[in-house]
Amino acid sequence: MSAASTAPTALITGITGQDGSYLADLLLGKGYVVHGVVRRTSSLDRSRLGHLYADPAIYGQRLFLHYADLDDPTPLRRLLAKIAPDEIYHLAGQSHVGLSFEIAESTCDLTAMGTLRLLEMIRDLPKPPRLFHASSSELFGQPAVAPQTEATPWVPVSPYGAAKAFATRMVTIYRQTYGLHACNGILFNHESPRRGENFVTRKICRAAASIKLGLQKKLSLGNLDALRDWGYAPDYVRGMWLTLQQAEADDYVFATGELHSVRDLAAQAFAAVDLDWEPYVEVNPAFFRPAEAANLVGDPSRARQRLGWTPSRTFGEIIAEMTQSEYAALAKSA
Ligand code: NAP
Ligand code: F7E
Repeated sequence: MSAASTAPTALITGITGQDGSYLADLLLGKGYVVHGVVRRTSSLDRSRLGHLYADPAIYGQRLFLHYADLDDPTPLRRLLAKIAPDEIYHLAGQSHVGLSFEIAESTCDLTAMGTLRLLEMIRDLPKPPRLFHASSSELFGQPAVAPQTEATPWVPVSPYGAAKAFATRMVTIYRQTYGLHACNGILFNHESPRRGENFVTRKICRAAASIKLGLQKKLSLGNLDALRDWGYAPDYVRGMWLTLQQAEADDYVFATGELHSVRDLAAQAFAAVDLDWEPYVEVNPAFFRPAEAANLVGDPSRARQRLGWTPSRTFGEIIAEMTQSEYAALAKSA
């Protein structure tokens, strides 16, 4: 029997995203065979997976991509029957909170109903795989207590948060009712050089580097007083894997426990390229949200105690790495 046929098999939905790409790196490094779900797009540019495509020992050998969409159950059902994964990491979704106010129906269809459809498919399998669901601190919305734990009541304030609340509850219901090994990771914000360009960390780090290089003059932002608990994405995908290695399925908060403002973030990013942020930043009401989550800071004690999970990077280190990465990329292409 070949090594590949005895290796554990994982399926990742959302493999082309920030977290999916880091998770693929992690699982391949642990010897898994990794299958990823991709949707049909007009461009084949899947840049976060470029290093894996380029490796002939990986792509087509231990990494396989399959077309499917979360609103089209038949291809997914067939895929699950064919590859019989040991573990599923369900990360696909419309992940932008601000945009969820503009495209509320599709956000909810994909995030809420897409998760339920997947649970229904898993429930019917002869040997149901373990399932990790990427839930979010947006569940908590405007919580009365801080920091938040797995037991804190949910008060979502965005369509995205409400859709994640539905999906998270369904995962728990299917665990309790059908005995599935299905877990929620309640993920607070996590960032990296692979973060999408319209999230505030990447937007600010990219602008700081661009302004330093003389390629951009100003940066327009929304609420500078907004506070978030920002961690490092590779730590959070390690948490996903650890979650599924436990004998008992359960839910875990992954967070740093530290709050920083968008203002702090701008100061750190501009300082990384020896600039003062204030002359370059302007506030644009277009980037304010109809409703803003507040007071979101997580208590990861359960993950620390049971999984041995701790964050590896400070906020300052993450922002410095992201800004330097943008500077190097922009300087190369300038
Ligand atoms: P991301 O970079 O936006 O990636 C989202 C992934 O979902 C991409 O691979 C995307 O494919 C895929 N996708 C979107 N719509 C799809 C569809 N209709 N069918 C199939 N795939 C689809 O998000 P991320 O930061 O990696 O986050 C991963 C998950 O964790 C998301 O569910 C997000 O909501 C959740 N989460 C993230 C954070 C965070 O701070 N990053 C915090 C809490 C929870 P394309 O590449 O084709 O767009
Ligand atoms: O906003 C404020 C904005 O879009 C962070 C997703 O991964 O984490 C992420 O959602 C804060 C908010 O992330 C701009 O109002 C100010 O208070 O980077 P963001 P998010 O909304 O926290 C959660 C946990 C997820 O689950 C999501 O998938 O920054 N802000 N000015 C701005 N935000 C953006 N995007 N752009 C601005 O110009």
